[in-house]
Amino acid sequence: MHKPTAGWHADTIAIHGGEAPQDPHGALVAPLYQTSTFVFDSTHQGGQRFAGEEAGYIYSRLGNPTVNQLEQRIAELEGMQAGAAAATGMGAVAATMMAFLQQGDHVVASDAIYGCSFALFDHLFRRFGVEVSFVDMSDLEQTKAAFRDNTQLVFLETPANPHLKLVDIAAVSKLAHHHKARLVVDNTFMTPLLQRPGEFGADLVVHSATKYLNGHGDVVAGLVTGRSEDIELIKFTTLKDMGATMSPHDAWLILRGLKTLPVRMQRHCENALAVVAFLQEMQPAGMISRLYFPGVNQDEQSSHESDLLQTQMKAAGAVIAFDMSDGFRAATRLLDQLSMIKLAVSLGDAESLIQHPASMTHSPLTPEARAAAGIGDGLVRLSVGLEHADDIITDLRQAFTSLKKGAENTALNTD
Ligand code: 4LM
Repeated sequence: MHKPTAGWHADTIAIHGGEAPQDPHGALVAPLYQTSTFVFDSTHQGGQRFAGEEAGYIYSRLGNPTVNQLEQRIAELEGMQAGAAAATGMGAVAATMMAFLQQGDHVVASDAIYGCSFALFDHLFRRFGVEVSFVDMSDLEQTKAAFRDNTQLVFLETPANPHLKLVDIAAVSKLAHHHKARLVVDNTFMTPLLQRPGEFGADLVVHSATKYLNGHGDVVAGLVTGRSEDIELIKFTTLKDMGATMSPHDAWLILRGLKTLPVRMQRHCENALAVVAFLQEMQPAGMISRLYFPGVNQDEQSSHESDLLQTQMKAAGAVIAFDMSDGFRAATRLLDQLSMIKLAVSLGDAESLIQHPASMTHSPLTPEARAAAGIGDGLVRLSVGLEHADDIITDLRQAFTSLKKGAENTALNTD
């Protein structure tokens, strides 16, 4: 049993959410229950627990106190009834989707999503007779037209991985509910501190806890929150029987990471704004053809995006993307010039991470699917870390400068 947390601010829930009552030894930090199984007092008790007639733990794949504390904390942060923990973000996405699908069903998904979510939907689901329509969900007419009588689920990311396009969660949730479909939102890029999709009608909210929630680059993990009956279904069908459950040690590390989530997110967001300002300066120099960051997109959608930034988000987050004017070669050369910023996939860590979506995170998409989703070969994605903003900018500046010098030398040599 955990204490009620009604009325607490998110900063407090991040530290105390799901907390057990007094530890028998007075430990401040919840102990790590690193155990595979739990001992019964009697065969009668074991039978009662398996039959669901007595509360209590059985086996860590079916439930574990450390994991349960994390599930409770993330549910409270998202403002949802319950949570379930998975071995990875993909474990959470797969377990959530597959709990509600069967052969012959249809899914509507946004076209810009993490590459392995795309692969799961486009390749694996197809093998099991589930069809997925990928649409630009910022276009509500296109989204509306994609629904069919057998649409069971709608899946979206906002801001989208990798180019941060925003989707109106409330509008898509209305469409989904009109068709009696559930809306699943992947909230990895925002965390519940910057966006709570449940408040805008999402039925299920998934996370790669590998990213900001853990925040220290030492865990791969996933979480999902939603209504109690939906979470029970996910836990006791897909998660339990497919075995994609979270290890207690990973849950313990994420519980620790979550305590600093509010202060980390504040610093991530401040740093990102400083880096965006620097990149905006670069644009006149002609090296970047387009910058992607909520609130600074420069097309006809930008005013709608600004509205969404005001209504459904508390801040723009800390992932930035940009198109290099000279495409693939310029993008890869820039990445190879960086020194403090690490060339690695993933995001949301203390370390700033930079990567090339077309050849890395979004390589599972066909070139046609990438083109349809607006993911070009010159696109670069930067997860702004917690280092001093000046040091991040200095590293970027030296990389752009040496790229420019290289281009000038090439031009001179060919004159
Ligand atoms: C990446 N992303 O983008 P696990 N949902 C979103 C994600 O960005 C990811 C996952 C789910 C990256 C990983 C290499 C929006 C992952 C999947 O990696 O299974 O924890 O999360 O760089």
